Amino acid sequence: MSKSLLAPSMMCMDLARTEETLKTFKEYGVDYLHMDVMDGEFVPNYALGTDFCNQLRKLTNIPLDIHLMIERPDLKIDRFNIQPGEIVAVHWESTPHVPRVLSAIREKGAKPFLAINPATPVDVIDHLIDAIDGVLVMTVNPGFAGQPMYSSALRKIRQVREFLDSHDREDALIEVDGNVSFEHAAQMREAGADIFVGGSSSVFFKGASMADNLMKMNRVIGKE
Ligand code: S6P
Ligand code: MG
Repeated sequence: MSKSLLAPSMMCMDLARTEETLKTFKEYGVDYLHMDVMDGEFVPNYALGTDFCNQLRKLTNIPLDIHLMIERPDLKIDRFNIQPGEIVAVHWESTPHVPRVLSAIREKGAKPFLAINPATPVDVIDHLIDAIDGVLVMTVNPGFAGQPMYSSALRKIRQVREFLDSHDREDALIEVDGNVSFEHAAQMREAGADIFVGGSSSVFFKGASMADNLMKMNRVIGKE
């Protein structure tokens, strides 16, 4: 049964409307703020950094969901001022020391997630299964908003759900990120996703108001 949690992608937000956006998020029960951290190395783009995360922590009590798309997060994790209750996702492809980063996150009282790229096989989760609270399944190749979903995405979500369940980790969550449109979100939920990252194809869809987008998204992911 999907946990139906919503995490808008803050990289897609209009900065000039930060205050009003956070107020609307609160009103519509947004669960996490998804923070795309990009270093221009792990992915060919730059986005949100440590100062921006700190600024947002001052403006809202909605917990952050930090998606680290950086090389060698094991060497940089202490810069992130991680707070208890936050989610921090580390890419399997980003360092040979994934277990070290995951345990550093857990020591801070936060929730360590393993992020996997579309081309990364599901069984890399195996030796990390006890070190994580969830898996972030990338449904596009990381780096940019506005990309089309991989055709293999739904199959991958199902495989991850089966893998977790068959390893006694029914409690571990699946987060999906990349072209989580209204249509795809419903299919992803059906496949076993729990946390939905809403970007330009849903929460920040320009054809309707943000309130309408949030209401529609809450409905398709099965929130209240
Ligand atoms: C992509 C990043 C994502 C995007 C999100 C945007 O590298 O990790 O979090 O911001 O996917 O959503 P959309 O609907 O524009 O694909
Ligand atoms: Mg992301």
